[in-house]
Amino acid sequence: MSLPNLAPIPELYVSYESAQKLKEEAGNLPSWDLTPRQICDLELLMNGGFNPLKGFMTEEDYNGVVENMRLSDGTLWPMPINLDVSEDFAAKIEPGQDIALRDQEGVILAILSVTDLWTPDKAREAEKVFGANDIAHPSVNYLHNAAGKVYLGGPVTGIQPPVHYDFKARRDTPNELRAYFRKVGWRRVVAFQTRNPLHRAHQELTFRAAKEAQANLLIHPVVGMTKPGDIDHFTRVRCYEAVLDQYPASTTTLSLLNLAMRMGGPREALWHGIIRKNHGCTHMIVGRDHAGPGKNSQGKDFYGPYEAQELFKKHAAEIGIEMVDFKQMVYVQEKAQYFPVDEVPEGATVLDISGTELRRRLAEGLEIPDWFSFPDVVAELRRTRPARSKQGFTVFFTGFSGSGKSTVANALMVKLMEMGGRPVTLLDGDVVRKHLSSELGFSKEHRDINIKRIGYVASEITKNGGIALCAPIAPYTSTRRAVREMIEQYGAFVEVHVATSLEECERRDRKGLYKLAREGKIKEFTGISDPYEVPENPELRLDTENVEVDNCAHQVILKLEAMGLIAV
Ligand code: PPS
Repeated sequence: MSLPNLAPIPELYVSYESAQKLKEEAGNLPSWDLTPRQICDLELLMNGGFNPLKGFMTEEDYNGVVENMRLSDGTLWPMPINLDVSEDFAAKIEPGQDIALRDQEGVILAILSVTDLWTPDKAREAEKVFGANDIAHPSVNYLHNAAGKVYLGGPVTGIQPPVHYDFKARRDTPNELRAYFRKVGWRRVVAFQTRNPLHRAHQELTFRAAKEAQANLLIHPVVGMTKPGDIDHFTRVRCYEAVLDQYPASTTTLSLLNLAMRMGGPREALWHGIIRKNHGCTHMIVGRDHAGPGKNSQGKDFYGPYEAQELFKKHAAEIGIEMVDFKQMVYVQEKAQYFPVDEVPEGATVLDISGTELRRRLAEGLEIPDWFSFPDVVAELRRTRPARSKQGFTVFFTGFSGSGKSTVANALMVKLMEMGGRPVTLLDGDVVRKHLSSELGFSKEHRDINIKRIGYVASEITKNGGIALCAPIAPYTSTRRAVREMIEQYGAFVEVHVATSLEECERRDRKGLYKLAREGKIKEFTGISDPYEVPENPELRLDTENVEVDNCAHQVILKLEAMGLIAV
């Protein structure tokens, strides 16, 4: 029997010989070093995952997609795929020019023949595509704070795929998956998109979905970029491999998708459908709040819980993929079995553990019951997320010069060393400026660089299980937030505002700097001739004017205990 849906789809790669030639000639072209997100997009453009796109969108396609989810020829496409670049780079480029697209090591992956170059209205893009111009949405934050100001569009000539060193055997292009389905004779395939580890409820629901659709199952997790704060893909893939044994042999397969998610809810669900169709699937499971970004800055959900399913249903026929409703599965204690939530026998005891509760149990080293997950999955999660009292963390003191940051940080360091268990590093303002930032002054730009360097070092220490104590002035809220984000990927960030008043700091004037600042002999001096933005919600605020140093350090210790960061 023929399998029409499994014929190969077009890729953008040229032949090996042409690729060799293009590589030689590319030396004369301007080069763009791709960001991690652009590498993900480029890979799926080149291997047909984003079929029918043939390159980065032109301005006309982009406008159509932003406004009504359609390319200029009318094809449904819900997500802008652009090459965003800096203004400096864009100033050197003109339409009609070829540019070499390189990975972060400088290896050439493709040529972009630029047809369009424009400055997008990002606020409009945020409103239309993500539903709100609110930086609480990770992609809106990315759009405004990480993406370049100018977009380039035009067709792409593929030279070679990005190199992956991890889980090579588990990564498949659309055509590789199509060939596999042809080979094993899978005519109906239901895809399960995920960015989380699978527990028993997921295993049950995917198994049921496959049965309902009379289809085989493709577990198709995203390993490119997911929501900030998610469990890293290395851990997740080990977890997926552990769960694979739980499915009946030869009904289910696992393949990794190098997609950069946008957490765009309904539009993202459609996009996922198109991508799965390109990978040879006939069905896709769409859940409650599919690809949801979490809460907006008013504390409300960005999208309604069933908006993604509704939009998907509306366009499923046009995409050519059927939607399988995700049924929330819950554990019924009396039956020792999972049931769809709407089929629970009356009066039965329903057990469930939310994502937040799971994180709490992992953080506190508490029991995770066998009915909830598989022992191998729990063991993997515990390896990556040891209890908080065994993880690294950062204490970040901020306050005026002379407020007592270093003194309290030193006292805290000694107390933590007395307790033992984890190495402690003090990144004091003065010391950092001597060893890491000796070339920097005190302009906003230089202060930001200085604080981000401290943040980077502290994040590495935190990642590797140590304790970093930082004590710079760090006068700007946005920079402190950026450091918090860097650290919180790996462990806790404890902001301590050393709230000594400017008057008191000036009265103490230990280094004689306030006097010089008042005389105008030191410029841009924090509090005198430069701003200090008071932290609004620090984990702890210390009053050093009426309290002794030892007691201040003790207050920090109590806070660390309360946060579960040190064992009582
Ligand atoms: S910042 O803003 O966080 O980068 O500052 P930081 O690296 O903590 O450096 C502050 C120390 O440098 C001395 N100093 C100044 N501080 C503020 N403003 C100006 N213009 C300035 N010039 C020199 C000062 O001694 C600070 O030390 P601390 O330990 O905070 O008293």
